[in-house]
Amino acid sequence: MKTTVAIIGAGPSGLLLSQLLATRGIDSIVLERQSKAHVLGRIRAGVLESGTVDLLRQAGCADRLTREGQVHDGVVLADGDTQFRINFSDHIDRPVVVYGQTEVTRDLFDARAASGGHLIFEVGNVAIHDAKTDAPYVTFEKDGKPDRIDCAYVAGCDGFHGVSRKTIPADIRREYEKTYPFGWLGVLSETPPVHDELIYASSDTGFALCSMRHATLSRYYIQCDINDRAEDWADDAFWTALKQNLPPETAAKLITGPSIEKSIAPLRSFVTEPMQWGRLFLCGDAAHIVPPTGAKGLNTAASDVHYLFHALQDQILNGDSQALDHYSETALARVWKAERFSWWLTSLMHQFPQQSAFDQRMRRAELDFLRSNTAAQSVFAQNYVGLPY
Ligand code: RFL
Ligand code: PHB
Repeated sequence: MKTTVAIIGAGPSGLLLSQLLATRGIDSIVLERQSKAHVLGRIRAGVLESGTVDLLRQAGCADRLTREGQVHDGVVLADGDTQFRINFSDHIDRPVVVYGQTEVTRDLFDARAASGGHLIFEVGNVAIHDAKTDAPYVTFEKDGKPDRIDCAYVAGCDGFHGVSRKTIPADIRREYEKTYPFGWLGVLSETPPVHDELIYASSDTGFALCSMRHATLSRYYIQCDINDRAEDWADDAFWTALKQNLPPETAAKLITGPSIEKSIAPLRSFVTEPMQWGRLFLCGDAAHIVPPTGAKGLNTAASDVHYLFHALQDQILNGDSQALDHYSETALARVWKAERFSWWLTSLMHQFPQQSAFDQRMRRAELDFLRSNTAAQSVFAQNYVGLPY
């Protein structure tokens, strides 16, 4: 097989890049380790920055998002019994849109199918070769048979556990990592959301997030022990812990019900540098991870795709290599700012097991400052809604 861009991974990064390239007549083949049903079964992000929405629009797959996505002009932050709202439009002229990653992925799959996109699922043993030459190629197995794609460029969109990042030799890669001493236990339930905006709540008993997908589907998270297993958390225990972490007036309004999905995610900050090696370019979780507290993972993946799409387009259609040569530094400049915001909000809102009484008071003082200071709220709003590309 032959194509211009071989894309490893059919998560949001790989699908969006493939669809954007198709709008400019640039062909690609997407290789995915899992089945399509498996990719669509993953419950992940819920909040889209306006830049992500614009990209999806540019890719021609924002019709349902425009109809069904909920535009949010603020979030609520809670500290123990008190809560306050940050109103985005007081500080910035863009909102966020609440629309699940599962739906984004479904829309991208549909758009790829409608424009004859070439996707190969359930592939094994993917390996990238000769990335430092003008003629890279990718080998893989499908149904036990070996196969090969010759290409001009390889986009590594295969997430944190993929093969692309590890193709860059260890003596060239620099990795920066921070792990957090807790995880997030998430529950999806067919109940009305407790509030019409997201609530990020900090309390002595731990962090909680109230989010949603639509009027009758809620997504809730609580901070949990890093060694917990989702199957050991009964629904009742989850609802009790969630109520404990929320301000009493919110807890009193919470409507509970059976969970339809329950999972635990570890929290990690991670960045690899550089994000390119010869003709291999990394995008999204393959190159960086954020803890979910700032809702930045999918959105940072989308900003990488924005830079890589424009750089490939300049190179392939106009022979201009300037942006592609500098893809890594351009993408990383924005990545590190998203890392900073996610790390800061995670540190501010969670209970750290070994934290001293002094450090806890510092967190509360910072939350109080945010509650009462419009400049601090403006910094929050600009970061949450998304920094410019
Ligand atoms: P993905 O989604 O991990 O997709 C990578 C794909 O590559 C495939 N793959 C391979 N394919 C072929 N060969 C191989 N060797 C392969 N190895 C892997 C995988 O099967 C997969 O299909 O990475 P991508 O596309 O970069 O997208 C990143 C986002 O998925 C991720 O950043 C977000 O989900 C993070 N995230 C959130 N981001 C936000 O912007 N806002 C949020 O509100 C938000 N909430 C979250 C989140 C992530 C969570 N979890 C579970 C990690 C909430 C949670 C709970
Ligand atoms: C979600 O709805 O899944 C969600 C929302 C905001 C976050 C993280 C996850 O910060």
